Amino acid sequence: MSDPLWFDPALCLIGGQWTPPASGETLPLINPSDGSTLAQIARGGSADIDAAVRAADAALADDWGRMPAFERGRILTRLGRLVLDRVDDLAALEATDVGKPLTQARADAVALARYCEFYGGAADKVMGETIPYLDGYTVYTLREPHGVTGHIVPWNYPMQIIGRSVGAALTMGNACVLKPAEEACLTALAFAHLAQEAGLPAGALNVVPGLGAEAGAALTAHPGIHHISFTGSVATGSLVQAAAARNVVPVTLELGGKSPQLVFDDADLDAALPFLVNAGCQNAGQTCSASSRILVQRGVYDEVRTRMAAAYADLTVGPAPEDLRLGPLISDRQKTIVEGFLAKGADLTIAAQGVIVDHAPATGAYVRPTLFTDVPPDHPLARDEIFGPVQVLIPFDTEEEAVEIANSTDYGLVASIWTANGARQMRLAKRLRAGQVFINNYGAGGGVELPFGGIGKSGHGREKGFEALYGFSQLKTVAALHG
Ligand code: TXE
Repeated sequence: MSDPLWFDPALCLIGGQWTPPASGETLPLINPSDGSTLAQIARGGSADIDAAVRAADAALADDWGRMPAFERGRILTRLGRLVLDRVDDLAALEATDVGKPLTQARADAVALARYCEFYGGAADKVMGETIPYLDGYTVYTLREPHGVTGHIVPWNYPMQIIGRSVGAALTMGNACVLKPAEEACLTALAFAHLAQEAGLPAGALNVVPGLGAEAGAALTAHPGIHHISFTGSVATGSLVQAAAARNVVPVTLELGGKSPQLVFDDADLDAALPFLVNAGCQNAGQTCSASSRILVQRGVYDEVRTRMAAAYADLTVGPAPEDLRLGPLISDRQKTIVEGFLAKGADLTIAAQGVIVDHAPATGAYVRPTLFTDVPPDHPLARDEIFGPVQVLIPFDTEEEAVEIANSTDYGLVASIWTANGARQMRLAKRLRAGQVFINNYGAGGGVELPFGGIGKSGHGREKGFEALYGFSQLKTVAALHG
């Protein structure tokens, strides 16, 4: 493995140049495994965002804007190769920065490479159509980039979210301004270095780290931005949408969820069990598509509770490099949020908790994974996004009741159905309010190819797959009257 920080983390990438922020100020990046300061990152602000937007605009007027689709695809494919070559370095960076167990961080780096490969291969395969029209006309459509796209990325899966958002936007020929999260931005910077190495022209990707209220707000309010893609909280997403509305700019919002898994009496429990637990505990529960509600039919409720409790008792939590089942949360702030939810559960029954290893530093942001049982569907722990390793078990009697409970939150990102009954699988796939429904699995291994996004407070717009390419482009209709 090479030097984990093979670049200067205190710089912004603007117009192909790595430059200090205009303020000259930095922000400390905290290692959540032990509370130490990992690095200083740039405290970018409105002047840097303005320079980045101008640089992106200039790239569109220059080589990048004229580049044939297949050449953009080649650059992305090369970038995917470079990501794979540095997979261990990227995993080490992400593990330290986010507090992810190394295995998870490595999977994220591989997923980033997959996004680059998938979109690299797709670049010259997104086509318009010809439309039969009146006599004497030829009508066709063109898929064109929006122009300058803004990307606001959170701290939980930086590499995967950059892959699905920046990867798709570049593929369609947009020029990007990326604002990574202030809590974790090392792999965003590393990715930008690799993009330069892959031959991405100056200005096609600009990166301005900084605080949400400063660099983030400046990006969303900038009149030179033509599309905004945001992943984060509902509260901030709503601010982003309001800022975009002032400039009449389209937004894609991915805002998390309260995703249920529905386990019926006829489910294959051996197959379901690992998914039931892992979907709640992966990345210490800090996953937009985390499954935090497990709805179980009464006939198997006791068995599911007993088996999940046993799995919880085996969960170990500790420093990211030790690669245990869970690392710390991202920050003390997130730990306080999760502990607040655990306190709200004081009136509930805990079925089981995992264990924080004895030697985990007291200065790390660790919480015990916790499984609550017999939780009323209207309890805050059954309705609100916790974003920590906390799951609730909710019993149900009938299919109708299960659907009603599953659809009863403000969110609608992902749902899964565990049943051997094919008719029920088809019925519920239609009735569940979610952007993705899984049948006898959860998450389908990440699914770079699978359109992803929410309903209700989970947001709108779709990322991943070909669908993202349509989102990061606009359709122009050309009607030629030639007689
Ligand atoms: O989110 P924010 P936070 C949820 C999760 C978590 C909660 C708070 O429930 O507990 O949000 O996390 C940038 N204008 N999710 O505070 O504020 C910010 O710099 C423009 C779910 O970290 O939404 C960061 O880059 N941008 C989620 C990004 O927004 C602003 C992932 C996310 O930060 C901004 C993360 C502003 N005014 C948290 N303020 C998911 N869907 O996966 C902040 N930002």
